[in-house]
Amino acid sequence: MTGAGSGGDRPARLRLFVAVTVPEGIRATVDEAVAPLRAEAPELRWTAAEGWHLTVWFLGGVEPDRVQDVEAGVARVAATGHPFTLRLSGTAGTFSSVLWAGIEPAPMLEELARGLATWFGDEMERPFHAHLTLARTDGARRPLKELAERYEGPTAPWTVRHLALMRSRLAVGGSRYEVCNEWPLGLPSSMPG
Ligand code: 3AM
Repeated sequence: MTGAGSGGDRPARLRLFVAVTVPEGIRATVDEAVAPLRAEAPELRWTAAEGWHLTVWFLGGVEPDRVQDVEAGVARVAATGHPFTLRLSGTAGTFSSVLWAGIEPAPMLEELARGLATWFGDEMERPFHAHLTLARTDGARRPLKELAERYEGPTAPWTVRHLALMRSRLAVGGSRYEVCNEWPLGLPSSMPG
């Protein structure tokens, strides 16, 4: 009885999602802005700066033999887009158990989310709300809103050129994220020089 998880002999599903990654320079400045909040609320589960991303579409557990199809779908949707400018809003907000950094409105990102929803055959359950997850709480929580109000982050823009397929792995201290593959936005043949 050595099967990992509940799947017996079946290969483990991969927890996948589609995202836009955040360049290192932006992550470094967000990290600086977050540092005092982290020091103040060490009981929260703070996300690691190296994995920061904006989730565009969550796929959930994917069978390994379905990954190629998923990749083909993400590539198709990426090809319908084009590079665009993204900018963090410099402010933070909260969902019930999540503290996040916001972004300025980004129609292209919303279009990509709609494209992925259509491709993967799901209605979008609720309006897409792009955000960069900074911390999560399990309950007995210090008001996240207070922390959000004190966050003053960077607003420098960057150009998003790719859509990434990312994998989430559970690990001690919080999920670790890695980029499995990424595809350029827009058809390479139609890209300017
Ligand atoms: O890093 P963030 O928080 O943007 O919140 C989960 C995480 O995004 C999100 O997928 C990313 C990788 O786990 N996620 C997890 N379960 C989800 C679900 N059922 C989900 N997003 C939407 N629906």
